[in-house]
Amino acid sequence: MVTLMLTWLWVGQVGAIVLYDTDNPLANTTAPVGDYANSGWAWQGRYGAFLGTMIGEQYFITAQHIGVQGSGTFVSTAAFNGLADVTYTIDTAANGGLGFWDIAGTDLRVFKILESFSTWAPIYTGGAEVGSTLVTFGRGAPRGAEVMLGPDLHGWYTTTSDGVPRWGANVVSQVISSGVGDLLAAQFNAVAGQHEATLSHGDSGGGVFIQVGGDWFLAGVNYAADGLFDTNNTVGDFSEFSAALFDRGGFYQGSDTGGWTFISDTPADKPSMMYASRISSSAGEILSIITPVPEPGALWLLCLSGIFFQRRRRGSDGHR
Ligand SMILES: [Ca+2]
Ligand SMILES: [Ca+2]
Repeated sequence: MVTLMLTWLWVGQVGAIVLYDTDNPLANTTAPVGDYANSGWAWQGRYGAFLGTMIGEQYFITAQHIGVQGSGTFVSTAAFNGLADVTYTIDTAANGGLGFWDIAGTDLRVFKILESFSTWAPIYTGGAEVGSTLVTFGRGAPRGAEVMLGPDLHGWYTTTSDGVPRWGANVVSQVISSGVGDLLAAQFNAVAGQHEATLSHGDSGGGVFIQVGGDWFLAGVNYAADGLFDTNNTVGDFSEFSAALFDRGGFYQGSDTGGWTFISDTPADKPSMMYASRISSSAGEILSIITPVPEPGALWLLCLSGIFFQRRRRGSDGHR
């Protein structure tokens, strides 16, 4: 595992699906088909201005840094479920009245609803994310104007969120240890025709899914993307900008408060990255929240039957 202490400081806490292929804001706003069919779209729901993912009969997961949204609801819209909007009420009394569970040391937050979902995503508990194709969902902005350096296109400015749920794809390139726990990172590469995507403002909280053995599992929650960028390191001139850059070469990255780092322009692209909080690193804690604990009596019976089973096996093997 690679530890890059500086990377997360550069990370703009943003969140919009930006597509390499197109600036059409209507692209990828309906359920994915083909290779990406059933990849998690149906398990997304609107949490305030953002998204969350259903992960249990009464639970959904999203990002901490978006805060508690005023709506108090989680909405499985017709766009996601294919039928009609269904509004669920968040249980504000959950977790001793706190109203949610934060996964310590991460940006992950779990909410409980008062009703029951009819379907929910399995969470990924393995460790084989790197190299996997991912599908990500968000309500961020589509891409804006071109970012040029001389005659060369390096990417696109990201604009304000349009609130429209959108999906895109990428490949997990590495796992990064950060101040907010393990993050799945993916490069925004200059590749056409495969829905290559990165994140922008408003995408936070949406799910990141990977496919294992034909099924899709929730592997991450959208956290951030690289940024900010600038053409200079002059503080206070308001020239910095958010962008989806498939080549950061020739630009400064950072912020006026955190400092700027120049990224040299080389023949090879230096793609910006999207980051998602890694579910598998917190799978045990998440499952302990969303899995009902058996009644003490039932647990005792399970232990008894286990002992009985072992004795029978020993009894049948005369050499032990
Ligand atoms: Ca990529
Ligand atoms: Ca500046």
